[in-house]
Amino acid sequence: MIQKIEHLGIAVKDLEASLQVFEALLNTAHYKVERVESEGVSTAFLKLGESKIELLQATNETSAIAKHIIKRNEGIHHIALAVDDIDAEMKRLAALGFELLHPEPLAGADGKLICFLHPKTTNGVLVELCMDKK
Ligand code: CMX
Repeated sequence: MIQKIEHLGIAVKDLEASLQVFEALLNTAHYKVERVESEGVSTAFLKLGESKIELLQATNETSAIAKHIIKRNEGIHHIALAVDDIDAEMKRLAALGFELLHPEPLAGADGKLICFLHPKTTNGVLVELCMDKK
């Protein structure tokens, strides 16, 4: 089951500078900074009610965020949906014709298992499914 919008991911060039902007905007401090080597990103999270904002800076040139900054500049990168059973949701969505970017869930930031859907099957929006690691 899809439960809620877990977070919005925002691609940024400079994590430190963007943290200052979003901490001022939301009037709250970030609760976590985490580097995810496998995705080539440094991330920072801010809580916003039941949802979160994730700021993402590339840590290498092949990172999806580095490509995003070159082609699309800074801005909203993905929308993440919390699910209670990621394997079941991946199966359900694949059967409906959505293109999953990975055959199995990956380890993502903030203690999650994640799977992305290609934006070409979701009206140009990169969608991430995420579930708390058990
Ligand atoms: N949102 C919407 N559309 C996007 C996009 C994004 N974030 N990134 C790329 N696209 C579009 C491109 O504009 C392009 O559209 P057109 O064909 O109309 O030009 C299309 O998707 C393919 O883009 P591409 O540049 O040819 O392909 P990329 O090599 O950039 O790959 C994508 C795009 C989505 C498959 C890749 O970025 C990916 O696998 N993303 C998932 C992993 C990820 O984003 N990791 C970083 C975050 C990790 C985390 O949250 O912890």
